[in-house]
Amino acid sequence: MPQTTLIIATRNAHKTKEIRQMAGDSYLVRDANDFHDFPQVEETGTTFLQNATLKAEAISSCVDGFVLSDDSGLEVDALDGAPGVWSSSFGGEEGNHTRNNHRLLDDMRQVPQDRRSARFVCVMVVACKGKARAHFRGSVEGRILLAPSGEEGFGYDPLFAPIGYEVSFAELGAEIKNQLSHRARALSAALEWLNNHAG
Ligand code: ITT
Repeated sequence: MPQTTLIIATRNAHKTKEIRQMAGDSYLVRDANDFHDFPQVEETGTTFLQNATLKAEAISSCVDGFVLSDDSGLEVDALDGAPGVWSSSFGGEEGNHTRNNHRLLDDMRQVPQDRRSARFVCVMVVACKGKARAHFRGSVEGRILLAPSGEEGFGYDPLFAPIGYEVSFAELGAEIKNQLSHRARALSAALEWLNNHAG
């Protein structure tokens, strides 16, 4: 079966891995790490949609065809929605997941079990020739655990238990995470749109 190439405007290999697993064999999934001439996109927006649009438009102006971006993060109700769009640098250093998780646990130390609600959010933008064409939002509700657990996934996965489960995404593993995650929900809508518009 011929594969459709899907270029993801990300340098986060964990996101790409999940998208590749979820998209299945009919897609050849590549990301910005495969193209050394792609620009580093500054995320100057204050919303997931703004940042997802910046990434998708910048990368799609360098390559033919549709490009899909993913801007995502964790919103914690007891922290008024933080870390939100600043999820990847919450601990003070961009992309340092250990520090991010330490800061989150620290900030949540006084918060009781029944006030630890949170959600992962993912906004995906499809762009072509430097212009955004459509966007999709997925989210998954859950709560912040008292201590990290599990080895799988990335980022805040060891601290986030999705609703209906007692353990973290990192403990549940890829099969379950990919069925109910924020990224799974946004991707399923994005792929449906692409099926109707690509080609
Ligand atoms: P790109 O901008 O290159 O895509 P990034 O990691 O900087 O990579 P974001 O700006 O969208 O991407 O930040 C996302 C951060 O949110 C990520 O680094 C994690 O800290 C967190 N995050 C997003 N999705 C997650 C998931 O599925 N599991 C755990 N943490 C996640």
